[in-house]
Amino acid sequence: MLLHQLPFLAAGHPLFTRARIGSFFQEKAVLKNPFLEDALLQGYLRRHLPQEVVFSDLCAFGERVAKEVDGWGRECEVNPPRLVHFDPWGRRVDHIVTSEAWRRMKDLSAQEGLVAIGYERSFGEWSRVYQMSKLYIYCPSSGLYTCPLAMTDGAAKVIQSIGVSWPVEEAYSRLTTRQPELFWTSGQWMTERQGGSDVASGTETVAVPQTDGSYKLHGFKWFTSATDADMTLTLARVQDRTGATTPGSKGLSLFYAEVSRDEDGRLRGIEVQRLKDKLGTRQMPTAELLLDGLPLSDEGRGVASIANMLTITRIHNSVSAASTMRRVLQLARDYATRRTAFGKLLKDHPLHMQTLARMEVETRGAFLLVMDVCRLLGREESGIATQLDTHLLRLLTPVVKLYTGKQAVAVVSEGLESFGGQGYIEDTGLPGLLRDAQVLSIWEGTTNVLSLDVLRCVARSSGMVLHAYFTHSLLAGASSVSSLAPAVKAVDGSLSELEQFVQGAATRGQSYLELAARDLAYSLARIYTGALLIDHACWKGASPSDSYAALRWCERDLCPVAAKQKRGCYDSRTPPLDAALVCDQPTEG
Ligand code: UCC
Repeated sequence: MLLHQLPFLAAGHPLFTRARIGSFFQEKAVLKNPFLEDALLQGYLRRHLPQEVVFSDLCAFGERVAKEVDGWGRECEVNPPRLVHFDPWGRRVDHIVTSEAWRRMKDLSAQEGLVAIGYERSFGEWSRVYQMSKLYIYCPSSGLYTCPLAMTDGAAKVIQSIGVSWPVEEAYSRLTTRQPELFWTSGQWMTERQGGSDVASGTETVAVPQTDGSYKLHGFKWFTSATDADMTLTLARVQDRTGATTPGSKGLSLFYAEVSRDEDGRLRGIEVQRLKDKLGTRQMPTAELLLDGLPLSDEGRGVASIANMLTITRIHNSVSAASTMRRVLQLARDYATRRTAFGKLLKDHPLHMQTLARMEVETRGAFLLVMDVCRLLGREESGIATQLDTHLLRLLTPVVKLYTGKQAVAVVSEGLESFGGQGYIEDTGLPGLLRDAQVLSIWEGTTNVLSLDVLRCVARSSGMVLHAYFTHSLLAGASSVSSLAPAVKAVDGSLSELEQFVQGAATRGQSYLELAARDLAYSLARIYTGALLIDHACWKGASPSDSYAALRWCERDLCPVAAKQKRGCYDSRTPPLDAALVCDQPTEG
């Protein structure tokens, strides 16, 4: 063949030209102001906190998140922290090098009052709702800075509950300040090598009393998030004069430690072993630490004392879950107006919109459940909580954390799919959302550990937390709204089923209850969320979409624990069958 006969030359193209890439580019999804884009958040606040100053603050912050902060979050992801063990002259420095964007997040957090709002209480019982609304707008753009903020908030809460006095007075004011130059973040260093769930038997760190009344801590913390914190709360066992410690939960005390460096830049009393290589949350330094010589802030009742921190971080976790669901939906919704397939935009494909609508129902449910727990927290902190509120807060904290953590993984995964192949492409930023969502059901108590926490609070309150749950009526305004009748009927029926289950289960042994714990927690979450959606749909400012979401939510099995009980899932013959199924081996021959 002669050169001029080659097809591309015949078409007038020069030899060895680069491949043509054509003129079509898929449009990317655009992040718009997450506050202005969120009908439910705005409706909820119009209903409960109709304050101009709150709306304008959230609107301005939403604008900043979309235009500026989201880019920093991305920078945190692509420029993750690294650990420099030694200086050029061989001295151990254990320097955790973070990105400029990560440092900017710290200043922003102080300026915007992301912790402070919860402690200033300018809006009384609604202050937590305001604070968490802000975090909800921020979280997916924060480069996971919401993790140190959760622990910072938790530490402030612990200090407040044990008393803001020496040696934590200054720490408290720094954790809750709006001044960036003073602002501190806190760690929550609990997990050791024996595991993160069974803290009571897994904690080996010992605290050795010093003559000046302080303690030196010796131990190895295996999973310390946001290791670049300025201070931390941690657990250890106090040694007596013979060097002995008390095993179990009763031997654990809570310690406060400042993280500081000497004039040569060396960490005082702490060695950073290595940074963790994690599935997600890579923006945030998580390390293995060898502790040494940290002073005591409190002695005794370590787990009970740090429980306040767990409550706060579990609520933050739930805010993050609802927020990540909302974010992926906002992006998917935008993308559906840009992407054409099979001759029309995605938004004009009913099946596509059905999928997004199902995600929307999950997200709305999660949002209302989370905000209701924030409302209860706000009431407790303002000193106006009734006994019922306090019981509900204790019961719903593990419930909201475990349920929304699971929802987030499912919704975000579905969200990625709605972008087709682009949802799987790293530099779209979308895969990071899924990786980061996966941690939400793991840290701060896995689904099963939190299900057992539900049983724990039922037992410790002699059933009063459940009594509060059944007494708290959210359906009062719904009886006259005929369009919601199917939803009301479903919630009412499921509540009765749940009550029957609870009465029956009270006569059963612990092993029966433990087997039912996860399904019980799911039932508590689904029924309560259904009631919240109905309640919100009855509000005078509600939209038709609010009613539709309530109806759709209530179509599901709201009380799986009753259905599974009927099928014998918790009977004593079931565990060996479960175990045999899990351990099933190939048969020979
Ligand atoms: O640190 C970690 C990573 C940090 C990342 C932070 C991210 C935040 C989210 C950000 C969003 C972006 S992970 C480490 C997390 N570890 C856990 O969550 C621990 C999971 N395990 C549990 O929760 C267990 O249930 C334990 C450790 C609490 C169980 O301990 P015990 O000692 O066996 O529990 P007991 O004996 O039942 O309870 C001891 C005391 C009791 O108080 P008293 O003695 O007054 O009756 C309990 O009532 O503690 C009280 N208590 C609680 N109080 C136990 N749990 C709670 C609770 N949840 N709320 C209130």
